[in-house]
Amino acid sequence: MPKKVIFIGLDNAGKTSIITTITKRFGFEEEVKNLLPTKRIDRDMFKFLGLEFVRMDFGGQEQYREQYLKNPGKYLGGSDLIFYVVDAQDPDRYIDTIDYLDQVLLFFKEVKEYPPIAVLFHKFDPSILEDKEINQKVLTLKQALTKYSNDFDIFFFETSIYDLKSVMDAFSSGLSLLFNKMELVSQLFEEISKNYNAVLIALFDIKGITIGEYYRGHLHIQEKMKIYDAYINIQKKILLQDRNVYEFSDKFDNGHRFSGVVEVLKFGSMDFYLLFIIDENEKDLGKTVEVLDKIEAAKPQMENLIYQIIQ
Ligand SMILES: Nc1nc2c(ncn2[C@@H]2O[C@H](COP(=O)(O)OP(=O)(O)O)[C@@H](O)[C@H]2O)c(=O)[nH]1
Ligand SMILES: [Mg+2]
Repeated sequence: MPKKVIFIGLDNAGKTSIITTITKRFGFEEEVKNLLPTKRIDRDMFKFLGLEFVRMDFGGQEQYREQYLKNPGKYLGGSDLIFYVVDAQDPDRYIDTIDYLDQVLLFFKEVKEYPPIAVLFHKFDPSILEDKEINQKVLTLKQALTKYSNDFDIFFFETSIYDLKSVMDAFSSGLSLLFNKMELVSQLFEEISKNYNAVLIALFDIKGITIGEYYRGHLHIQEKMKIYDAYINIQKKILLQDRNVYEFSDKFDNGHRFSGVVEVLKFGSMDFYLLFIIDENEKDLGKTVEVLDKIEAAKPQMENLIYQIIQ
């Protein structure tokens, strides 16, 4: 039986956009602009770490919501993971969205199923990150939703299709809840980072889902987005050119340079991508190269861990 992952919430919240962003990653912008409201439920399958998943996009218009809630066992039953999507930019509908979530969770309580719930405060675009009013309203909404944490494991994320990383992070964190030992990867990265003063170390699967990640605490969101954009482009090149390793160098908007390497780790038919970023030593580039070469040393440990979490 594949694991059942559902995306649910009011119409226009951005569910289909999020799924399109996750599945495409390259060039999804045009498609997202032209989305039509989802009719009933769209499904697709995907594999992650050797497990099969079915992803369901629940059309959110009123007539569909009524239909699901009339027969919740059929539609919602057996869910392993729930992404509840809220349009953060539409406070007028916060009450409606709480109502709907209420009814959905009431069903799960009645049948004593307790899947983890990831609430995505979506359309939290980079341009409104600093908007006091929206932040205050979202905070109030979060406080209202914490009441569910008595019964459910509930997690909050802020996402936007204009920050691909935010969407991938929310999705990856949700999935990670269904695997044991996955947090060990991030712990290992934190250890390794001490030896190399790394800016960021991350491990992705071929679809860009994060398996583990460490980044320096004060790394700014703009810097994270910059690194992720660079990574996406490199992964594309690696796929096109069938390479195993790719070294690169780039600079943040503040002028600081960074160097990185992407390495492909192969497990049977599964490919993983290891991304490693350090500050560039502009006076002594030899040092930078030395560090990047040395991370090879951590590869066996990493491979060993991946073996443990693949199902
Ligand atoms: N500003 C902004 N608009 C978004 C974002 N995600 C989706 N949208 C827009 O919101 C509208 C509804 O999106 P859609 O995915 O169809 O919502 P759904 O009904 O929940 O599936 C579309 O016009 C999207 O272009 C986002 O992160 N920021
Ligand atoms: Mg839709």
